[in-house]
Amino acid sequence: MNKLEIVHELSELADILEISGANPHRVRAFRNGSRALESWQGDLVALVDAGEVTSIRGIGQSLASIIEDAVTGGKSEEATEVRALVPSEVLSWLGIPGIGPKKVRAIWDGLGITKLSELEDAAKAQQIRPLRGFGPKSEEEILAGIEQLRKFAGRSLRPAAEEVARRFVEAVRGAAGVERVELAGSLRRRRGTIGDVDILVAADDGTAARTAFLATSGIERVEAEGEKKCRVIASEGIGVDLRIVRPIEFPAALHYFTGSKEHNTRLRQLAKDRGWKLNEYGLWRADDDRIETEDEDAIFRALDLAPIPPELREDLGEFERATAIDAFPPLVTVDDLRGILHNHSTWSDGRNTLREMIEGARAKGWIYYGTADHSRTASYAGGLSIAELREQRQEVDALRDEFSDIKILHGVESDILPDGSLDYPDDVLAELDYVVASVHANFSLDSQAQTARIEKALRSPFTTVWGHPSGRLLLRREPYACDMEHLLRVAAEEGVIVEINASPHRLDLDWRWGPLIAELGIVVGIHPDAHSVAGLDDVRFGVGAARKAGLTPDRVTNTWEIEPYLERLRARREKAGIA
Ligand code: DGT
Ligand code: CA
Ligand code: CA
Ligand code: ZN
Repeated sequence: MNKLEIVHELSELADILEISGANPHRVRAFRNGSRALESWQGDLVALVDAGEVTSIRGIGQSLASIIEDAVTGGKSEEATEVRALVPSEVLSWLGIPGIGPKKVRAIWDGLGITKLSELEDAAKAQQIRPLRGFGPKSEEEILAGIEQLRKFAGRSLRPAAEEVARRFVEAVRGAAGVERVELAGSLRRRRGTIGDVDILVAADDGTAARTAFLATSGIERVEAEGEKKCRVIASEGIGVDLRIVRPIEFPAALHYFTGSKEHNTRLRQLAKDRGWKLNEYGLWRADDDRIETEDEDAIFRALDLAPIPPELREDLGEFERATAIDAFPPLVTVDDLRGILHNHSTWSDGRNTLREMIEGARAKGWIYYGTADHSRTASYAGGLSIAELREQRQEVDALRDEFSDIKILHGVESDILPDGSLDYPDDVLAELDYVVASVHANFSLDSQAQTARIEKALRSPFTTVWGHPSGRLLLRREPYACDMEHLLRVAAEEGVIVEINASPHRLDLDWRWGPLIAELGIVVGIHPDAHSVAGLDDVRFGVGAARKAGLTPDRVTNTWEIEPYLERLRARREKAGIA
């Protein structure tokens, strides 16, 4: 396991212990250990080799031995014992929104049930409301949560899918006879959630590729092992498809297996319209008259279309655009980014200090870094009082003196209060460089009320960025009800930067709003919402989402030089007559 997997493992073991009713000290040791490891920066393998894992603050002997086993690929006895305390289906209830370890324990303990279907029956039969801490509303929430869980079942977030993909691609890449290996499917199209991983290999003789694929570590079971087509389920529960084609077939196969299905159907029809044929093996004038295409782009060109970037292949307008020769200017890349806003530190619920975060941003070569800890109403996340905000300003000023090569912006992530106002008085907001306004509570207002609430926040001259606009959590929570189209128009009118939150759990705003964003001339900020130095890397997911939304570098504020950028932040306040 790598560091992040171990962080996740320790936190899951903490959940299991808590559900099992273990000693709270032990639960806390695991929970804190997970956090300590997450914020620790360094080479974990080297640390294990040196036998110095306990030198990480917050990691004792017992956790150290679990970490050592995880790093070296051994089986930890203690982890196995902990896992045996709670049936895995009971553990899966944690996937139901609003149900944490304490509630899982109360239901499991109180009703003695273990299956998801039994939980559903119990909620329907009103057997949960008598339990302490529950009521009729909890039963409703549990039923809605189970429905959601089932709907999301079978899909994964990008980090997990990418990790699996990386392992299999690596195994296949070195095999004899392999000329090319590419990821296809939804991973390549940069969808936010992934059904399964698709890997395409070009080889005249695919025997070794197939053998290497089936010998990859971490396979739970093999579902198909044909000569050209294999499918396995990885131990993470994620499916992996392998296709092996001849090199001459590769461009058409890559296009076909990249999809989407809807896109493929349209392109195939365009070929048909001129009496040609397009399938996963090639483009043909007639059955035995192959049109040579050296790559995917050549296929589009042969059909008189501009090459369509993989991210845009959803049959959502890309064919209509593709008739113009320069239809697709290059999309934004990670290398285009010059800085980021919206990050947290230990001042609120972050796990690294402001200094560590800034050093992390410098190491990426960024020229500005914006810190935006939680505001005072977000007490659950250690939100800052007015005094703390001012105290933080002292530290920001000191760090500004120290770091001359990176500009530090002092902002805040202000809760949008239920009535739509921001979380500090105007004179306090005026002291800040920028404000990210976000909804963190009261998700269940009706659409009209929610829209009015957010509109009010967007109209505040202090709001510079609209944070995670829809509030969704991928595979966990649907967006709240609101009139997003209207609110995007308000953002455009007001000159508010709309965030693409880069956390792989959010990717919010969704890429499907890309065309409207372009039409309204909205500028977008890609923000990692990082709570640790490692979280800064999440920008790549945000860039993926921005590419999928069709955004070019000029529409993304992170790519700008610092002056026009600061100018933009100042402009709103000046317009409102605030210095
Ligand atoms: P996923 O796995 O649900 O996240 O989404 P995809 O797009 O990766 O879907 P997947 O893995 O079922 O198939 C990969 C690609 O293969 C898909 O995007 C297009 C192509 N494909 C699969 N089945 C069909 C089909 O029946 N017709 C066409 N035209 N293409 C297909
Ligand atoms: Ca797939
Ligand atoms: Ca597939
Ligand atoms: Zn937030």
